[in-house]
Amino acid sequence: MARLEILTFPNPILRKVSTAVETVTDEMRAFVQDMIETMYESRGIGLAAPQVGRNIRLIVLDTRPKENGRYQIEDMTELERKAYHNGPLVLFNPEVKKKQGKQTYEEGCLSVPTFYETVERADVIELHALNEQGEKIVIEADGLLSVCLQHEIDHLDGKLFIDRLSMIKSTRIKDKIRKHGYPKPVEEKPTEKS
Ligand code: QAP
Ligand code: CO
Repeated sequence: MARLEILTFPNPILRKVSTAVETVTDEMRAFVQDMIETMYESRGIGLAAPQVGRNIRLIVLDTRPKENGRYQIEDMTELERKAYHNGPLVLFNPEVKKKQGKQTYEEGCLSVPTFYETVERADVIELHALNEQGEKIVIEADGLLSVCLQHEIDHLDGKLFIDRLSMIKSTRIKDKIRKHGYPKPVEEKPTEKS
């Protein structure tokens, strides 16, 4: 297992259209484990392969609400409960087949750290994909799971959530990052006080 480096905007790798996975090999499953470890250690709820430098159509996610180290199954919608089995979701070649309604959510992204903005997306979606065993699966999703799936699939098409804001907000954020970069992560060290 290894923690992978997460690429950030404006890295050009994040802008490529990723390639479908033909067969789910053992090498691919080892890479999936590294992605899951990287997602959890970065406190993320979703991660797409291009964010760690591989332009293949693979996403991992775990949007299950957690409190005091326990999953809050009661706080999930019925569709969210149906989508998860034991661990995180691992999806190869995910394709949205149906979209219904609209919802908004304040999104962030490990590739655009410290920026959060409200994005409008479909409310309920139906998605087809291959699971970690290479089997065809269908997922119906609403709520946060639906938002996260759409966000991660966007990465596979070279798209970021900051592309889905008004032109004025989008340009302001991108220009700011290009000019100043990202704020330094705050170190959690006790400070001297007298
Ligand atoms: C995408 O994003 C998402 O800026 C997954 O400093 C986000 O896991 C889908 C993160 C919201 C739906 C709603 C971001 C962690 C994690 C940061 C993430 C940060 C630390 C983002
Ligand atoms: Co993202």
